Amino acid sequence: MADLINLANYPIADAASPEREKTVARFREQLDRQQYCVLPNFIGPEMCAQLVQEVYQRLPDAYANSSRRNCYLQRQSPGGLPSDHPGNILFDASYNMMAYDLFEDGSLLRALYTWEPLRRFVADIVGAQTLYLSEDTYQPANVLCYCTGDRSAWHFDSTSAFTLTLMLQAADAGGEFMIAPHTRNEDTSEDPAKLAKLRSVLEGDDTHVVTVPREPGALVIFRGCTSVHCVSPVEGEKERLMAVFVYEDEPGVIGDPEVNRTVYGPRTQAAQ
Ligand SMILES: O=C(O)CCC(=O)C(=O)O
Ligand SMILES: [Fe+2]
Repeated sequence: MADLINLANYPIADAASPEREKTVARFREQLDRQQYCVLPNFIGPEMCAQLVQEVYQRLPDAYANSSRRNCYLQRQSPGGLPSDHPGNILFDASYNMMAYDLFEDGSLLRALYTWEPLRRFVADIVGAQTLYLSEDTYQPANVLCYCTGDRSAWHFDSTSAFTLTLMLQAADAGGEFMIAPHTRNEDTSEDPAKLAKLRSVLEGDDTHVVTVPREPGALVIFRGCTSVHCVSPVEGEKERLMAVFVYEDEPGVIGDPEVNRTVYGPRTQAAQ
């Protein structure tokens, strides 16, 4: 693993090194200030190419996930909301979802996800005491494959205090990751100023929206629960490939089967 990560820029393997501490401090500050941080060239082109190859081998088994949902990931507006509430606005989203079980032990994706120095590095950046691997069959590390026309509509992530994505391949055009920081409270309680900001974003006003620049190999950590974000429609032939890693605050966490069914498809139910 150490040969494949860009350890010159990201000296993360040695927990005691002052360079590592400086690197952590730099991205921690970025994350606090912007609600996202970008680590360009986190993995080198060689590792990126190997991961892309793994993904294409398994792509026929991906689940074509397409849904209409609001920014809280609800399939319909919950009812009883004021008419101008953001929860009433539904968007279409579609992409191919590759679950963790499509990648066997010994795959590079699993090796990277389970590599302890990465987990420790991320914990230090996000300010977590310790991070644990997800024990779910499907959730730990996924690859989202966006073909032409695919996109992820504006949404908040539901469970984790942070989200970690690693770009493996960019689309020819489109597929931009956009985020509007501080558009929901941490405890998800309603805040009039944030609701107004959120509504303006959902209605197409880009005043509060940042397009995050990223190339293949870039790692991005963001506060997806409190900052609404989306991926614009992909254009062109080339698929946008994005790995998403899930780390937990406690050991032994497995996902909700109902959530897994909607995210990874009916085969997860058959497997129970
Ligand atoms: O594909 C991306 O860049 C973002 C994916 C995303 O929003 C998520 O995994 O929560
Ligand atoms: Fe998200």
